[in-house]
Amino acid sequence: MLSVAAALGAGHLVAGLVSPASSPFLAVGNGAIALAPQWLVEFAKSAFGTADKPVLLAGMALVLAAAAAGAGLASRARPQPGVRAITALGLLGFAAVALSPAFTPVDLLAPAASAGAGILVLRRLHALAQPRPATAGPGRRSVLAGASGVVAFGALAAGGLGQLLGGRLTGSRDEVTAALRGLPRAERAPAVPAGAAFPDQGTPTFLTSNADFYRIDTALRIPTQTAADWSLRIHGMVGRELVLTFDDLLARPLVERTITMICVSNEVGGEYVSTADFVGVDLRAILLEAGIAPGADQVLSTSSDGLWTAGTPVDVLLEPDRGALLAVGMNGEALPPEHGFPVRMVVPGLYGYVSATKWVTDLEVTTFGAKQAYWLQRGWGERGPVKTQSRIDAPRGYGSTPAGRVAVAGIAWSPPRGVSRVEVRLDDGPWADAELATEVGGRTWRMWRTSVDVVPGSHVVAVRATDADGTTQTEERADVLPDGATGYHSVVFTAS
Ligand SMILES: Nc1nc2c(c(=O)[nH]1)N[C@H]1C(S)=C(S)[C@@H](COP(=O)(O)O)O[C@H]1N2
Ligand SMILES: [Mo]
Repeated sequence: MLSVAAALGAGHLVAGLVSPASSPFLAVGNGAIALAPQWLVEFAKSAFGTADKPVLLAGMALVLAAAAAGAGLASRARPQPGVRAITALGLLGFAAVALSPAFTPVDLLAPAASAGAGILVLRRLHALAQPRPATAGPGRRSVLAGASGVVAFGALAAGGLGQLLGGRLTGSRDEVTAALRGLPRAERAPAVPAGAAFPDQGTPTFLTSNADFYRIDTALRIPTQTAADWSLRIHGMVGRELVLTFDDLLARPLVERTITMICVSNEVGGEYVSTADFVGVDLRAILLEAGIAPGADQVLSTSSDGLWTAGTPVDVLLEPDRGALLAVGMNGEALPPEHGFPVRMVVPGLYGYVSATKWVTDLEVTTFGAKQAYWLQRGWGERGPVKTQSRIDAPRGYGSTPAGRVAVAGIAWSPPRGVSRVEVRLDDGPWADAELATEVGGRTWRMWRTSVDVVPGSHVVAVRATDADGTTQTEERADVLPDGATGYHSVVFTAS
């Protein structure tokens, strides 16, 4: 077990030094995610939510520990079974690193260090553990215990140092934040008006802080790339291929847009919805500059690690009022690493899985027929327009309040059209209009509030929203798979 720990630590350290994505442990984890059958992926998401990645890594660590313990027991007499086990694990690491999409030959150093350290430590510890003729020096057990302690500490230290080194490249975030503060805006997001949210009544604040913004992605390791190293290639069915550096982006007109993002995995009443002021460049203008060839209907965007893709409909991206962005900033700062630093896509009115590629470095103009994006290959829908939805934030489900007047409040969204009406129903009563918050824009959520009169006992309130075109959200219940949940959110509470 110590030898395997040493192997993992050494691999993580060398990866941190030369190429963070090449850590064998993480590469195997990414391989497992890529190969996992759909039922397992859906099970992990519903059972563990956003903790699914730590759970995967912990599970891998347990499996490794069990395999290492087994190999250790088989190696009591001779080290060969253990050496063979470490070699097999090493080969797995090599394969996972070599097959990862952003592979470069230097990535092989980390699995090589891993295998070398593992075998060396196993042989050394095994030799120390052999019975020796009694001599004057310290006993075999205390020598072995000391060496084991050194190995355990070294493995932990190497792993921790690798983790630190692997994250060091995000250092230029502060420079980007400073640059963004100094640059003029070609389009400003209007200040959020007073009365756009009712946090006193239980709704979220209108803008979600970066720390509270929901996070969803498949990345075991957040790609680290400085803004200086970043570039975006726009190619495929275009009149003229473009390569843009970060400075090229900042030289363009910067636009600010307040946008609500929603995850397709958001259950009715769920938390995977947040709003931010994004700043970036207009994606439509860039696509028009590249010139989209007739017949192209998809822009396939890829993250810098090559592990994730989204397919966005060309017709949506080219809508003049859609407001699709290549975002570089969020709520007055550079993008946080976990939200896509240095550059991500944001498209109002489309679920994130078809539009919001973080750490984006490649846009290929193509067709849905030719290329299938990440979640499409896993059974999710092709186009991903956001469905009109509403959520009750107060009263809390299964809470209790005094009988009489009870405040009811929440959020509703229907991007890019916006929400024109929200109605609330108590028990089996009639639908009644709620008061809408001051409108900020169709691209964002809209808060609402009202109150109901209740007698002591158990009650249920339900909500439904109507979009700006007059279409009310459907009552029909649908699961998040394949293209977003539908149905009315309702909350049960007790009055006493
Ligand atoms: N590179 C990358 N980008 C990604 C994803 C991902 O897994 N990898 N997930 C997408 C999904 S499903 C959603 S809902 C949004 C979430 O963005 P956020 O984490 O900034 O809220 O990012 C999208 N962009
Ligand atoms: Mo998502």
